[in-house]
Amino acid sequence: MKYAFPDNFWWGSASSALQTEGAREGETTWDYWFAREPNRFHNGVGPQQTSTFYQHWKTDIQLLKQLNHNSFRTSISWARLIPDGIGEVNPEAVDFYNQVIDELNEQGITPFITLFHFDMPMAMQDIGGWENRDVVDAYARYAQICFELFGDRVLHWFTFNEPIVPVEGGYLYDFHYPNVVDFQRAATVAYHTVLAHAKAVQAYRAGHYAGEIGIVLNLTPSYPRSQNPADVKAAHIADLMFNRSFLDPVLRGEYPADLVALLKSYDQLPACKPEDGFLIAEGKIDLLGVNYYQPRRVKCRDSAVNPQAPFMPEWFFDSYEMPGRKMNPYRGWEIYEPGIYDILVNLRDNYGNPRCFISENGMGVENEQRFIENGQINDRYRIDFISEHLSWLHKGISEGCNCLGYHMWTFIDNWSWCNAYKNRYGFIQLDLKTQQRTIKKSGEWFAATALNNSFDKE
Ligand code: BGP
Repeated sequence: MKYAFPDNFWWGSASSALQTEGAREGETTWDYWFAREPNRFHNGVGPQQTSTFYQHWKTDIQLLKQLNHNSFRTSISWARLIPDGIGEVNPEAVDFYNQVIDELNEQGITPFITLFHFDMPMAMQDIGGWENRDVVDAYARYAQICFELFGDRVLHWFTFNEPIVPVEGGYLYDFHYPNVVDFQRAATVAYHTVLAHAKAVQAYRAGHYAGEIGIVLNLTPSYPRSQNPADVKAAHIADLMFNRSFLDPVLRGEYPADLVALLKSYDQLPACKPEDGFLIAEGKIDLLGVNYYQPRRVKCRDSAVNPQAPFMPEWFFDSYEMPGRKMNPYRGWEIYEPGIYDILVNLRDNYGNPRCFISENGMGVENEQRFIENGQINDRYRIDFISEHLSWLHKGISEGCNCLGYHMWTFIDNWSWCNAYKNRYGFIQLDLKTQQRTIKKSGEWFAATALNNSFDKE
């Protein structure tokens, strides 16, 4: 069967500043943490050893061209642009981002730009990070500066990438700095991130720029083990905590009442100011980026909560390992292709069918060198992964979902936070020692799909 996509469908990939650029002047929480606890990073590889986009941006953009991308998302590094977060703008950073943006446009690749992809300037973390409302204001100033500098040539902006991840990693589950485990502080960080988002949207609207502004959320559809009311309730609470805590404010302009009531009943609500509600209502977006990697399967808890343990989302559910689920064993994530369709249908039916696109989807695999044939990685599994997901996305579009494109994570193998270079995601293989880039089979497949705006599959 032939799967054809609408005209002007966005074909591309996503990356981020910290994961690709390499060394910079402004310190981030990642540099700081790595200097103190290198053992937390796979093989002790830190954020300075990346795919050197800062040096190779021009040839890398040629590679994007070879992959027939018509669009590409990356982020601006707040710490590179404004090393202390709030003071002077670094003119070298302005030159760098101008060159990248201009070159992308010249090559016919529409730049999609994220303002914050997990990389908090250390100077901002030193004053409390997202727990401090001054950081919200500093971020709004940074966003405004970006719009002024680049808003004439960047028409698709994203305030945050996966804003729940720094909340989970930094304040609940100990996989990002500052390694705090405290739900109320996590809720404060999440809440202030939503305020920061809304302030950036407000600034964008006030500037009457030509483009559009949105956010990128990692949506993990919550599937209950069974239709037993206890399982259904568990899935509902997981959905409130992990999806709707960001989805509702950015699409509906307010938080779900039952999420607020739940946190209130456990005395976990962040401090709110009366004017916050108006601001959040102004943060409604034009375009939603959806990152989809895995579903979340849950069941009701099997055991009682230890009342001495820190309050956690898991007080309300256990994760459920469905027998027979398909796994990506390297990342430990389930692969469930219909999830992409379920997300789109939920957006269509419950959120007014917003303009959206798949902003990340991907498969990280370890030791891909074992698949080299005639000098090229033959990543058949990645082609299967993409085409299966695309067939479900296609079904969503044919049923009226407003999905405008598909971006993969990622174009060149890059540095993945604590996993460093353990799992490789790229269309292009990176030799870490020589920095040589070689297109994988999946890159060729994607280039053909993008060119034809369609692909064939049994
Ligand atoms: C997303 C992030 C990316 C990227 C990707 C792969 O959550 O937006 O930055 O890293 O996941 O995940 P990981 O690197 O953890 O394997």
